Amino acid sequence: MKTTFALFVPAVSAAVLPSAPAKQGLPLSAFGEVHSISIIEAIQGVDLIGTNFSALPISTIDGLIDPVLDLFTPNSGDKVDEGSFRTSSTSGNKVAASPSPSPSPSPSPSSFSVSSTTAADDSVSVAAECTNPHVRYEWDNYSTSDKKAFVDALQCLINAPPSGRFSPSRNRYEDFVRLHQSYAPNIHSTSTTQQTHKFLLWHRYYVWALEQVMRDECGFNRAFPWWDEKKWAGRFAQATIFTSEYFGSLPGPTNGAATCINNGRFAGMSVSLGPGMTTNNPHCLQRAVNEGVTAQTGLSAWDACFSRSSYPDFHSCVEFTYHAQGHNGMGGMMADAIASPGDPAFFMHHLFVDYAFRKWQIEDVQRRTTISGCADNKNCSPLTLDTMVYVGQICGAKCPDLRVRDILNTMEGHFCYRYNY
Ligand SMILES: [Cu+2]
Repeated sequence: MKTTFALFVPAVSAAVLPSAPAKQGLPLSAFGEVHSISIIEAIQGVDLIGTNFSALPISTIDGLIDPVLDLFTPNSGDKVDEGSFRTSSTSGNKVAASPSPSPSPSPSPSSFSVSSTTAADDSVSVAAECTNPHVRYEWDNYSTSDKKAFVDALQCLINAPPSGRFSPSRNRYEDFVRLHQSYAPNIHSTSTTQQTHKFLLWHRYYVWALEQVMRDECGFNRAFPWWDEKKWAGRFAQATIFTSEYFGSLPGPTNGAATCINNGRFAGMSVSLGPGMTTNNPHCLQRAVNEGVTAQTGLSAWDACFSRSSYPDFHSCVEFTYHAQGHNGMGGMMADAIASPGDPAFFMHHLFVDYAFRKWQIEDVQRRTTISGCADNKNCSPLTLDTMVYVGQICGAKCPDLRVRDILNTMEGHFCYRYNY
């Protein structure tokens, strides 16, 4: 089994780097690799949980967590008055009060459930509060006007000043990079034997939070797209997102280094965060495709994960197979488990991951109403419907600390969107 994990990427000393983005990319080794398993291992079930987590040593990543996480612990930052949490919405998104967190129930059951009235078909909403959901269309079915509005709004965030709550982020887009960088150790599994099953839930909320900020601060007035990554397996560089109109090209490495992106809407973009936990380190947006790795994001991995019926089993399969291989296959900044949102393509990749999660959930109502697995990758405290998930209030009052029950169903709880398949 492959055991590399990018939490240990060597920090690049900011002191020796120029203040302007270099024209050359960083060595591929600077980015590490997102932990992955092969499709054969996934089919064999090697990533199924079942380990006695409490017997495992505390992860050595602890030293990395403490200095950066203080800001973003639950209920941190500006106090959100959840009792009066109402935001006007003109976009069909439901924005509703989130009940104050109450003490978690006894964690004795291995699975926790809520009742749900949502029909099994994603085209049908019976939740009274979500009557006009945003519908996420696949990129190739998203209109040219929508595509342009989408990359325009991303560009707008890159040009906007930071909020100041995610220092040392240099612009509003980097607020999201910094948030992910800070939370990375808590929202991805450390290894196949030390797992957190918050990954799918947290990233669902994170992507949704970006949508709210694009809407509220950059005038974006469409639904998000999603990207059918599996249809480009083995040929990501030919994908219709990687063009000069949109995300720019997806080149291979240059002399062992990632290649700066000098075309597309993000041409010449400079990112100051990463690799890993590094900050104040301006470097060019850079990629290094490896189609041998992107080839592993295809239907065999999709099917292997889809055949898993329990949430932790499905979650582990997705995290370690096509999620990881999509990151590593695009290479460069995307191969970095911690600061990869620095490449806007990150969000297309995670829209695919969320699509997969939602599609799997449609198969069985229980998948939208119950949860199990590990809430952290140290001691495997139980993940319950009342486990808190937080995104540093990055979209203000729309982004309070939420319970898992508010995130589990995209058509109930805090969200109101679905996918067009
Ligand atoms: Cu992530």
